[in-house]
Amino acid sequence: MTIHRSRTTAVLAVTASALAVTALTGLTAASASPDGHGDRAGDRSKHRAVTVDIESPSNGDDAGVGGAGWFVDLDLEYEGGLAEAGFTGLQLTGPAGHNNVPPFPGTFSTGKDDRLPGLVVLVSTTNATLPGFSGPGTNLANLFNLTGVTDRSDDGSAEIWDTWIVGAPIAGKDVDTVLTVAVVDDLNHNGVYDDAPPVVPDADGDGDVDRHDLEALGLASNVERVHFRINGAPA
Ligand SMILES: [Ca+2]
Ligand SMILES: [Ca+2]
Ligand SMILES: [Ca+2]
Repeated sequence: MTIHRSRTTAVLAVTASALAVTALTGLTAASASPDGHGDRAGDRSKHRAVTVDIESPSNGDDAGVGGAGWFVDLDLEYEGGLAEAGFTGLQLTGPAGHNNVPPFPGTFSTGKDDRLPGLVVLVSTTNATLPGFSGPGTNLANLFNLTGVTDRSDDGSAEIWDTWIVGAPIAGKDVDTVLTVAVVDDLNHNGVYDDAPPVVPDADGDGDVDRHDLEALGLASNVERVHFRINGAPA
């Protein structure tokens, strides 16, 4: 009787392991994005108030000219609408004479965006030498040039498109890199997603700044990632 029971237990344990492996395999398969865009592994089971999509670059792209001229194009959907997004206005901005001027003024620098203050944009090869840049944890959200509201048809929600044409080789030339984007949770509980940090710390101390370090902050959105290459050749 005892032997029979332990055999049954062993069979059950093996079956459970097989199911666990199957479940893990299923998860791995589900993480591959069918459209070649971002990867939302691990986020599918959890409801999020904000949905982040990376429209450009796509996985496997070899983007840019001389390390610059590549785009980061984002589609952000905020269930709670523009107020909850912390959206403070339309934006058309850039360096030098483009910075914070009409008709759609917005500031331009590294760090938290003045127009979408919950957004975090990281590039894994971001330099630590240019003024304002402190390596892969640097939040690049306030370098975005063009911010507009693309859809308000769903009750109370808002869709925002946000675009950056990278003006200098701030993340290297001829390098493989990873773009990671998310919207930080309402950390100060004022009802607004306006709590993006200027720099994301390496919370788990493993030497990089990635999705795990973002998740340690607390997030309102999925984490979207794209693996691509920055082309260093001239046009
Ligand atoms: Ca800005
Ligand atoms: Ca807040
Ligand atoms: Ca880390």
